Amino acid sequence: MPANLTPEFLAARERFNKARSDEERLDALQEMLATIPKHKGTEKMQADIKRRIAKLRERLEQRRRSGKSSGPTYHVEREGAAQLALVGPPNSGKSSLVAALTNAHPDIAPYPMSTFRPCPGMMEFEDIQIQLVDLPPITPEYTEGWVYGLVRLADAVLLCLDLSDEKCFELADQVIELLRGRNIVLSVGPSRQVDWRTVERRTLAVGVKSDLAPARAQELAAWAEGRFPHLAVSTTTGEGLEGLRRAIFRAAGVVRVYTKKPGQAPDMSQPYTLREGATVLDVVEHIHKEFVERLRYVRLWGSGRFDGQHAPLDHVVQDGDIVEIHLS
Ligand SMILES: Nc1nc2c(ncn2[C@@H]2O[C@H](COP(=O)(O)OP(=O)(O)OP(=O)(O)O)[C@@H](O)[C@H]2O)c(=O)[nH]1
Ligand SMILES: [Mg+2]
Repeated sequence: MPANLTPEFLAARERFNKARSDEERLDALQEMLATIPKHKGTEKMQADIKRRIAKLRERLEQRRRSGKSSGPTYHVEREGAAQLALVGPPNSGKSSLVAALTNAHPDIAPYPMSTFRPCPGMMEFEDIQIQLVDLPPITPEYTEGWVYGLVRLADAVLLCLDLSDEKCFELADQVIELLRGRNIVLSVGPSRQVDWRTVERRTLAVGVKSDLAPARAQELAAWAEGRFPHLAVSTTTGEGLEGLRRAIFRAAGVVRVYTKKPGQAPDMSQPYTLREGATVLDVVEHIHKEFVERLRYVRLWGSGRFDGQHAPLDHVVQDGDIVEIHLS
């Protein structure tokens, strides 16, 4: 048994063991696959999880064809520095946001319930890409289980409100409650596994259609204050969209670290991206597993006092830091 299984993986496995339906089992297995450390020591386990996922998918598909199941399940391959899920009531502008910020072309319609499967797109932010996943709306009447499964797997959440709807805050509260009912707690962050069942997901509240109701942006501020960072935007006029990209980057909870070779200028062409809270040692391990054993010291530029000096290995790196790794 590989020793370095993460708490997220162990929680997902616990969820798998306690699952009561194939849908829940599939959901937990997908989370296990997403959170299992990827190295030689876990290859067998990874293969086993993949096999089980394939089997379950097949079984669910068979059941669907014979008319016994509630419908299909979906999985979105994670790409880029982080994955954010868009949640919200019907017609709130989720698909419009994904269309405005990414290369994807989700269906957009002036009527509710127009999205019925996930649509991922990549958003560029400076020198990295962040994946946004458009989802069907979350409503008390009809939301399939796989939607919650994908929210659970995402790194963070964009909660969309239709500012032109006077009921938008009530509806958003309803979405928050429905997610909570599935043990997904929208929080100010950072995203984390609370116990085997419950996850917290850092959330950014986005008021869409600010062009139709500029005054309601104030109400959004009052509603979101102390709960989530928030922003009002319009996909029609483009107002607020640049600020939104940055806010999404912050919500994603990643830091960019650059490398330099001794005596040379830093390589700013391609950052390494890590979860916020990552340490100097995490960076070294992320760049190359084998570097850890050969590590002599790391010089760090950027966060605070360590400009060019040896940095303690447990020092938490900040976005934009530059490391120079010295090996034996
Ligand atoms: N005026 C205005 N209309 C917008 C804006 N953003 C979206 N819309 C319109 O709002 C309607 C719903 O947009 P969608 O992006 O399809 O909403 P959705 O949340 O994906 O809807 P579902 O998938 O059905 O839950 C469409 O008619 C859009 O053109 C905006 O910023 N301003
Ligand atoms: Mg949609």
